[in-house]
Amino acid sequence: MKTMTTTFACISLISLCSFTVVAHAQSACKRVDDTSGPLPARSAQALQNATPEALAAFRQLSLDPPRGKIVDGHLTLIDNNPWQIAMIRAVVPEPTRSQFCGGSIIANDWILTAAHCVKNSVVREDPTRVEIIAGSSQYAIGGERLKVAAIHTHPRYNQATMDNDFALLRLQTPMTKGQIIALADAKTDLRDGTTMCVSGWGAISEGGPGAIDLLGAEVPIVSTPVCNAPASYNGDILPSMFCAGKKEGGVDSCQGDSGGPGSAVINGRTTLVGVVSWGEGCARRLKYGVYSRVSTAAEWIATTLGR
Ligand code: 4AZ
Repeated sequence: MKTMTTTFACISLISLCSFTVVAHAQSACKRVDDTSGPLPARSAQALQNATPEALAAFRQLSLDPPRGKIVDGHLTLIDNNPWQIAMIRAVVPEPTRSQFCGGSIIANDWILTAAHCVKNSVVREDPTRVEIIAGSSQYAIGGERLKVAAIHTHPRYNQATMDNDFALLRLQTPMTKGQIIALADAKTDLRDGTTMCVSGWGAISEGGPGAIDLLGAEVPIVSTPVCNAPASYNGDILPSMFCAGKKEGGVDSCQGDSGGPGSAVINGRTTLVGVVSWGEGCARRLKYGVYSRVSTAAEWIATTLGR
């Protein structure tokens, strides 16, 4: 039945067809087909509302469908990751949206992202230079576009070592879409081998194009001693970080996913444990994805939010 409706959607929406097939073929944190409701209808509506730029991107993707996604993830939906937001350049006006990082909703007017997403030539830690999109599976269309009132970069962020790669964005107005994710705290026991779900609109291969639809991937958390081995990061993994991925590579977050969520089910609760931070390339053998360890920032976050 599902395949039938998918096939109908393919007639007019070639690119979505290729995505849907991929989603069927993969196991995942929460795949697009885990979500109830008529996907073809939603997709058709999204395309009706799409900007010319978004439609051109869809067409391009249909000519060159992604094989690896996020890298080697699967199509997901904002409904499955409602805390995910996209960071876009404020200087580029609607209908164009220029996405460069992800983030997570941790309160109705606060986003947790990576420090390197705000301390760069695009944002320069200036809240007027960044806006966020909440509540859309396709950052380029739909959802709500919100302005940022203040940026708080972690006071011990170190650009050279990527230590404490965290930043908080306070929004000018609360979000009306999206959902808050629970934060890991100092007591959170993050065991090696735990499956983490990472999502974003970042590159679908190292140096490759970004994704139009939100993609997610499952990556196992790797111990710091393993990740600090000479063939991996040779001691560069600090206590404010952890690694996730497979020894053989192949699945990973990548450029543009930065700042976005790494979530895991801890004691039955979906919890934000990591922030996409860095890595040597994407999905390379032994070069795991590196994430900021949210539990180490819990106090700073609580203090900054004033609660
Ligand atoms: C980046 O350049 C980046 N493989 C983000 C994540 C990873 C690598 C690079 C992890 O923003």
